Amino acid sequence: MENTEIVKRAKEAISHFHIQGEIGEVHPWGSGHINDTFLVEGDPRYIIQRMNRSIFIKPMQVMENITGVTTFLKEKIRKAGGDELRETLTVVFSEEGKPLYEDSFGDCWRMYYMIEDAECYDQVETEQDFYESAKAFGNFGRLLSDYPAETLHETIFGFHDTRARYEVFLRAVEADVCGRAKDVSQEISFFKERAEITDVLGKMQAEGKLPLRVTHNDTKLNNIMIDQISGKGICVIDLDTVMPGLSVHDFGDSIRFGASTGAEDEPDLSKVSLDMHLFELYTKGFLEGCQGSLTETEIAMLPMGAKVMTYECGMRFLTDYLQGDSYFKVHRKGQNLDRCRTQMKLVADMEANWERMKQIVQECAASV
Ligand code: ADP
Ligand code: GN1
Ligand code: MG
Repeated sequence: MENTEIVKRAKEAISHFHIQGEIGEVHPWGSGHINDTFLVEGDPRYIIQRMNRSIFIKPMQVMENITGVTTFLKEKIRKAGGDELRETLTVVFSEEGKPLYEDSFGDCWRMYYMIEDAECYDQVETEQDFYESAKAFGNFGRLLSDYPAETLHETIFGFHDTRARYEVFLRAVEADVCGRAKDVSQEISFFKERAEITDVLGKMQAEGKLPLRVTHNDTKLNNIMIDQISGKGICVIDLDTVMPGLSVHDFGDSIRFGASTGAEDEPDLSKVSLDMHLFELYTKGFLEGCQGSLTETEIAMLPMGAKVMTYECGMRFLTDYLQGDSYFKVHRKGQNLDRCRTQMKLVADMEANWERMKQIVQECAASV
């Protein structure tokens, strides 16, 4: 859809929300792969998003999760003397008192207060930012440790069920609807050769060795706002996938995205590797943020969380490439394939540095 058309529709949607002040310009914002995000100029400024209806089949359930979690977090932030308007998302309600507005096209829109004076990064620019993001994600999980998990809807069924995602991948290879499989046989083999990894964490969870917690499930660096003045990870955003999950997944997703020397979609693989120093920094920050809330087994499995999440994400990018790029937003031809290849490069680096990764985790755990 043309930008002007969707901005027009965003403006129409805004008129159905309870907002303060006059609305200024509305423009596309951020680099998320899932929703259509717009910044709404004014005083205060807002974020409006058209939710991705093909991914979030029950948008009201997503919003119930988000209002539940943010209300819970606000209470904790208030008690700790923090700023509840900056340290978690604030949902704006529609004139009908709902956390979203459904337009005449069947699209669902939601609004948040803009988190001001904070930045969001697609790649690590300073080590300190990455370390602070780690502390904030660790702390996020810890704050939600007593959230009533049974009240959360499973917004995307089997979101980090790596085994199930592997089955979907195999079916995509088999169906080969775009005729692309023949050109990516090396990539397909890469994931098939490592298929045993898809069971590891799910099995441990089923055996009770890894506890189910309330987790974010999408902990990449551009899902956290870094305060411009204090440099702290001030607000964890993109709460669409807050669900019961594994702490090692939250750790791992941050590593695959942030501890890489290249962008997620970097076509030149010579620029992409696992930065062991960033890995160490993130591990230290994450464990500090968790403040002793992880079990010994969870800590021991952090490197596995990183490897599984990187493998899973690479496989999801390849699946989407095979299926015609219908899940992740793409802005150029071959972008999902480039994304898949960076993840493969990182998995290979993790394999090469496996013992060192485990050692770093143990050293960090001993020192926090
Ligand atoms: P997606 O699911 O598509 O990734 P996000 O909720 O992560 O959508 O939003 C996309 C981007 O929009 C974020 O990476 C961030 O840059 C920006 N953003 C989202 N919500 C806010 C907010 N409340 N304040 C400031 N920026 C925001
Ligand atoms: C998507 O929404 P966004 O862009 O923060 C995806 C994540 C992937 C990530 C890869 C709901 O995250 O699972 O890890 O892209 N989110 C969803 O960059 O599928
Ligand atoms: Mg996002």
